[in-house]
Amino acid sequence: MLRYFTAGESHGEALVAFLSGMPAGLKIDQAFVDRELWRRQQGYGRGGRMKIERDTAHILSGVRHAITIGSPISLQIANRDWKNWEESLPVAAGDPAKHKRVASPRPGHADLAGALKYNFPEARYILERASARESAARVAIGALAKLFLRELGIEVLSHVITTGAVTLHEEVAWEKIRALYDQDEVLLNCADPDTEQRMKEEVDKVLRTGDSLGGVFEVVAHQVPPGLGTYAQWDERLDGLLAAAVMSLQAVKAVEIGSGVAAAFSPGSQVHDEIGYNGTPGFTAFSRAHNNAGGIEGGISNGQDIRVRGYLKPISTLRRPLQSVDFSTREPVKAAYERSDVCVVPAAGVAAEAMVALTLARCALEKFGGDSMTETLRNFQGYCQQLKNF
Ligand code: EPS
Repeated sequence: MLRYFTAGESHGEALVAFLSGMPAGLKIDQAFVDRELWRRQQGYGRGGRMKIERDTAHILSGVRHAITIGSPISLQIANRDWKNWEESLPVAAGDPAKHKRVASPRPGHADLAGALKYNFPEARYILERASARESAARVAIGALAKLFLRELGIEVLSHVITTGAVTLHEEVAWEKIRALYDQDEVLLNCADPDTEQRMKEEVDKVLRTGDSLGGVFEVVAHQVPPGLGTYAQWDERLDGLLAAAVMSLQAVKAVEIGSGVAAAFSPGSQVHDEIGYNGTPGFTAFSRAHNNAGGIEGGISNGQDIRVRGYLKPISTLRRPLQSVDFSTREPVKAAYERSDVCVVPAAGVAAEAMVALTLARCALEKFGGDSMTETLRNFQGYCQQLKNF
């Protein structure tokens, strides 16, 4: 079974991730992993921190001679900013006078709920772990899941549909999403250049006013075979697993599969994807009129592209802060501000790709099994043949 954990504070020495259950013999392409980390750092509207960091995955175990060996994989991503925090956030007792308190909680962040829960008088340790910096660790192990999925012919990428008040109202074909991957400069990761320009203007507006923006990203998993996940038990349904995985990302407040939200307001005749049999090569010769189901029916992948949307609230750290209360005096004050991004929709999309990839890799391993890639691929190919003979 594929299992994973992350650890690390945003301004600590490093982020760490563990990934256990990957079959032996998977080729690890370090450049691919680091490119994924680079992609997460991009986007118009990122803050000062991204100018400091150059994220790279330092693999510590589970990989030898550039292949997985079946042992748990662990890796580390150094925080370059640590050198500025060594004295104020030490592991040892250090000098309490150097501690940087977060004096008033930010509405929308974990600051207040976390301080109450963990019984700290202010929010420094809360934001250190609740910060979206943690998503870098997920992207690193998600990249390993993507390398595994690539062996099965599956690719996972994302694009941005909405930034603030600007939305792209068309279904974007896989080829256009694939083309975005090759960009050397990422603006809003939107497949339509005119819409992307209007999105940039939205970000410029909040840069001027000291506000922040949310939006919507869509993750697309291409070439997923029918049969991942099952309706047999509630916690084995692929849509449920994907929703939990994407919802677990910082700032995501809603998740949608396919056109799930619009479907709730439409009659069945306009929603369900009619079935044909036209002999087009694919996993099977069955075809669909469209893909409103987002590639999942009955909690099982149906062979169409899987489409998962994440709805992101605006970043909760505002340069023009909202009203809050001082932790010590209980007097009304403005919420704390150090520095922040103003828009992270493209980066959240990359982090969501990692969560989708890890979820699909787990489901694929549950279905096909195998302790080595040779065994997994043999089982996978046998299943593909079974689908062809159906
Ligand atoms: C982030 C690093 C953080 C923030 C951001 C994401 O760095 P710092 O707090 O040092 O500026 O830029 O964190 C948040 C959005 C948040 O809410 O905490 C990163 O690496 O993505």
